[in-house]
Amino acid sequence: MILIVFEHYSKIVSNETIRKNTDQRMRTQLTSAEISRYRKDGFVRIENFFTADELCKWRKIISTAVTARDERIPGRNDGGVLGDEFYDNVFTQRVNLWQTSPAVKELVLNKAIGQMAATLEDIPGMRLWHDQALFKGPWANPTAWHIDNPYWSFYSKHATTIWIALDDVTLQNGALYCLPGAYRQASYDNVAIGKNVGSLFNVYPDWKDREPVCIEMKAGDASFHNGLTPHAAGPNMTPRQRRAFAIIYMPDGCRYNGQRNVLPQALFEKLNKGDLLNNNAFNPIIYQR
Ligand SMILES: O=C(O)CCC(=O)C(=O)O
Ligand SMILES: [Fe+2]
Repeated sequence: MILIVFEHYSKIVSNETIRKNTDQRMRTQLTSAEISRYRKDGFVRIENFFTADELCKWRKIISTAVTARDERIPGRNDGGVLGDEFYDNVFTQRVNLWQTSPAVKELVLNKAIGQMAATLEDIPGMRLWHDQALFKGPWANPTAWHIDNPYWSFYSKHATTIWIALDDVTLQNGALYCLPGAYRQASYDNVAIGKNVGSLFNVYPDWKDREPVCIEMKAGDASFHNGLTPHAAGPNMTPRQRRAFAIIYMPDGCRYNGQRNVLPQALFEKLNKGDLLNNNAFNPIIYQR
């Protein structure tokens, strides 16, 4: 018993350098260094998240699911976005692939990843808000600085996104940038992801002189960023795709704030401001302590 407890403990708190992931399974155990870095900065890189085999498998499954989907959001004709010359060349965004691909669903509903999200945010339960493929094509525009949570249908300081790199992500092809620690000062004021890469800094002038961190990644690495962390991505200055897949977790117990975001028509019509977002078909519980 003591041995088992010790082994479990050492897995969680070990600070040793992470070796190449040669396990059979994705690396869902967080080190204490990763947890404290996330809580300090509002983001953290998780190296070697997928094994080499998993990377091959998920890259294929997610790319197939993207190709099979014409709509940005299933069942929602969100005119104005598809057809926008600039935004459509920021990335190919396909939301809620779990709803149209049973294979992707297995990854999105993965309890151990939900537990990572809950552990990083130190909260008991996480529901799915939505997933999305974010494929920056060759010569894609940069992703302007923004904050995620203000776009969503709830407000919470404890929502988080895992962003999984399906290709090597570099300075050349559109790596993410984050402002360390700024999530603690963020409000729900925001900007749209538009042509001016830095317009967020007109809303938050105190951040104008802050130095961002660029998160380069190997394919199969991942990062988490808090829903209030200001972040951006560079342009893709290569003739190849930069493929990423993100899963957004909403703390259990969040309430509807009146913004539609990715809500399907039927649910949107039923909800009143202040209602719990607890529809298990649309926002399933991923992890509960
Ligand atoms: O992939 C990108 O370019 C941006 C990602 C992003 O904004 C997000 O995952 O919240
Ligand atoms: Fe974002």
